[in-house]
Amino acid sequence: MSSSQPFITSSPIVAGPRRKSKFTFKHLSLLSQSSTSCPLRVVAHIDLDAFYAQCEMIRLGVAEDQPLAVQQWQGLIAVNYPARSFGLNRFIAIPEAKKLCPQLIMQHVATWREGDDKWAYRPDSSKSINTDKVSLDPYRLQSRRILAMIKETLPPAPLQKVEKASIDEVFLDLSEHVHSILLERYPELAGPPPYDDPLENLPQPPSTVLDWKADALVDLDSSQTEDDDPDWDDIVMLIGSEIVRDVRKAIREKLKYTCSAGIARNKMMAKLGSGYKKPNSQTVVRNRAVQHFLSDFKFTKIRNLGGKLGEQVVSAFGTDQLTELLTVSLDQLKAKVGDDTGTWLYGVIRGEDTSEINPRTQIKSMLSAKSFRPSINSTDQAEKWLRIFVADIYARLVEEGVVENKRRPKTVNLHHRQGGQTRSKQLPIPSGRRIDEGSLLDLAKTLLGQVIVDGRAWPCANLSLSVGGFEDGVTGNRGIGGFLVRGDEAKTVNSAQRLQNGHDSTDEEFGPRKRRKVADDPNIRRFFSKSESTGEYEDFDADSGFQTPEHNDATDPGHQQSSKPEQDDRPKEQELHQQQLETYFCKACQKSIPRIEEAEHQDWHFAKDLENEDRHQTGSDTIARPNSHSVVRSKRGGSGTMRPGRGGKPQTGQKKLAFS
Ligand code: TTP
Ligand code: CA
Ligand code: CA
Repeated sequence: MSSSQPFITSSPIVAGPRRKSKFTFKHLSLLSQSSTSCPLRVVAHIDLDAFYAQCEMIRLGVAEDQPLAVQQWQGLIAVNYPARSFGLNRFIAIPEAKKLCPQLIMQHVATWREGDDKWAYRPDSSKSINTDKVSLDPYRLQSRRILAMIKETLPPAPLQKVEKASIDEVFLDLSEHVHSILLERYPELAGPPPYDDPLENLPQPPSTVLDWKADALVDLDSSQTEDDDPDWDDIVMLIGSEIVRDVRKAIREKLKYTCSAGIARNKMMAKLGSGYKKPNSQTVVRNRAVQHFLSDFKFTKIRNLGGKLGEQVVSAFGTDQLTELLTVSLDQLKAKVGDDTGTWLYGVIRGEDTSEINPRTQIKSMLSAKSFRPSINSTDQAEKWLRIFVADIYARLVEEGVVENKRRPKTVNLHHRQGGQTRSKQLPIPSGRRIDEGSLLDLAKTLLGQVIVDGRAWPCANLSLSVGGFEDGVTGNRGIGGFLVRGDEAKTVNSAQRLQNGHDSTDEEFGPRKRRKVADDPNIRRFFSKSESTGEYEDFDADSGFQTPEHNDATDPGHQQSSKPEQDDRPKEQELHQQQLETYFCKACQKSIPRIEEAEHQDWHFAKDLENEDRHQTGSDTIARPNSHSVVRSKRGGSGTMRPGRGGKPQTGQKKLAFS
């Protein structure tokens, strides 16, 4: 806790003035400003339980206790809780899953098929890996409905601060909202501080027993007792927890989904809290319980410490136990990992995190991709996939309001992987003309032509198409953000010219082996900061900000091989099973992953790294950044970037869906 105020105590023996809170009027005022350094801050993280599986259960009207898993080609990507009680998880091969749980329903994800103008659920999809591409649109649609419900349940901005963190999770900064409730309930806090001195301590909260209802409360350590009087930081958590309970109730009652939540003083602790007790529970990590809660974790489980940095710290101090690292002094940490990272690490293992909730929920780019095993070898084959990518992206553009010119992307990009090399080509989307499927396909084919002209196009192992640099259409209302966009437009003209002059971001850096290092690699940093001016890559999987589900058709880990060997050399079921049993250990996740998913899994890390990279560049999220500790305000930030009223109405092209 960063409270610099002394805890004014009155000894139980010596009678004295009434005890006061350890928090001050200043802290209360910081709470009303959602200050990230406020020791009374309240943040929540909400994560849907077995998300894709719930989407399918609700769509199909399956009973809640029926085991169900979502299948993608020959693997499972989501497993509901009834199925988990049979020992099933995402890493289990299908024959094994059937053996463990014969009554398991396996629903394959929807797919795009060439020539179709929309995705569909198809009975033969698991066998159609050669012709189909996965569509995660049904889950995006549900994600939007849930996000809309959350926003509807909360009071409007500025009290409402919601950050979509992935396809199935959000962060809420509840500070301002809690502050308003606090003043209603405890009018004694509303007045000016005594002597008008903001550093005066607040009065002690009334000593009523706090009713935590059914929430899981993280235990205290043995040196603490629950008899310690509650202070305002406990009260604000309780209020936060009530708000979250209402939000979860609305999602459950109106949309049927269960989710789990964590309520704590920052994003990192809230996220750890939401995973503490699943499904359908919420966990409060009170400030007084933070250190005890963290002591159960290996520090390599903490965001950003899963990969190389974590390994470095483990080898420097000979332990992966968080508690042991607590005994290391700040100076020692700095000496081993550098000043900035050392300072960051010192705070993180003490549960400190001042990253902001970034209310941006708008899409910044869209990507459609496919990995090929075996590789493809001709323009014909590649163009077939380009048609599918374009149909996929165009359908999403329509939802995004591109037809009405509400928003439009500025660039289209083709990424082409051959062996360990990925090459990217980019073209500006001509402004002033409506974007349609035909023009997008022409651009995509031109880009493919550029790759082919360069040579080394075949065999190709992965193709992906993305559009990026979204901006508001000229017809819309423009707030201050509009001026920023105009500034960017000027830059875009320049970069567009550069691009037309044959800018080619061929990049060895994209090779699979180096992918995980993306955030550290200065070359990649340069590449991305270069493209930042065009708005490209602002968000690799912008729609969800998540693990780029659509990044691959198969890119998500867990996403079994769209890359399953195909065509004539397709292995028999047993061989495939055998392959799936061969695993490699992913150090970043600390998990064994089936060997045949390695490429997809690495792609997922790659995309995730890009996403983090983007956050760093937009300067809105400091937790993800070991070398920065200052509180960074989002450059874009602000509720002005939020799209009002979205998500409630059925989405174009989705009407056939039988969601409740
Ligand atoms: P998660 O929130 O990680 O998992 P989950 O919602 O299935 O289960 P939990 O109750 O433990 O939160 O991911 C959300 C969805 O994203 C998941 O339902 C399927 C998809 N996903 C993948 O496709 N591949 C992956 O590797 C992961 C982790 C998730
Ligand atoms: Ca989840
Ligand atoms: Ca999640």
